[in-house]
Amino acid sequence: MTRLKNSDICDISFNLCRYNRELISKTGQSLLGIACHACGVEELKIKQKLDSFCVHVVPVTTGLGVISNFSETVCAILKFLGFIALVSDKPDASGITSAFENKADAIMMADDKRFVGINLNTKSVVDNSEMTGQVFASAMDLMADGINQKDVLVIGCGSVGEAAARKLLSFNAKLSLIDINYNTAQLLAKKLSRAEQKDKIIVLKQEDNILSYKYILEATPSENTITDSLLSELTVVASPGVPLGVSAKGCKILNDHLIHDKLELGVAAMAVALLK
Ligand code: PYL
Repeated sequence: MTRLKNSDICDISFNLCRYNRELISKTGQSLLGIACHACGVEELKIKQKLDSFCVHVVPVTTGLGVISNFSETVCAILKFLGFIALVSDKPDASGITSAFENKADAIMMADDKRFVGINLNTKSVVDNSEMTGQVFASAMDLMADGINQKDVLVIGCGSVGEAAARKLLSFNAKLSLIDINYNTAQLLAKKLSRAEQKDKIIVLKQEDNILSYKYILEATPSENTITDSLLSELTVVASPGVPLGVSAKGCKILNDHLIHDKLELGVAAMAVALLK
């Protein structure tokens, strides 16, 4: 998992309205709408509950420490969606304790290994990697007007790619998996075939011809994983990978067929999953 830098996220808070309009134009759904699609819940039902649901975002100082603006950005996304949210003025155990003492409904916090949300009433836990994979797969389903029976190339078979692949299978997509480590892709294919009783999963090698995919979900921590030669103005890319795996020229080719962000969709899906 790539550790975010302040420069990755410092523009998010004041671009949320613009980004929301971009999502509506590309998928037909807002940030909240895509998150609800990922969680399989009606947006209206969530809207009726979220304005009385209080989330404390707790900074965590362990390991490599706090990322400047990380908690503030998570909080801004939650407030944009309509949740009650604040950044705890105390980090770590003090911040968690304060959330309980102030009867918060949930906390969100991240160390160097995991970014989680915890519902303090139901004790349910949501994980950023899991929800990010699910919500980008859901955005692809919306951009494709239904990914059912369509071929999707999933690049990157780690925790985000696995969650995206599972979600795409739930939409009845046909998957081709590729990873820099062939065994990783093979293991995921075996796991998914067993779990989802699907025989439609192909595992590709780096050298295989992968020119013919219209739908690509990129979930790697590397740049330029999707070379420009793979792209046309018809290609649809959903890329939760940080940094973006598409070149500047590739972004121009894709135009409005590319969904990528570094926190927004994942945080929105975590929040809806906590509430549902
Ligand atoms: C959650 C992000 C998504 C991609 N990489 C993950 C990352 O950067 N994790 C580290 C988050 C550290 C947060 C720090 C703080 O400010 O509380 N402990």
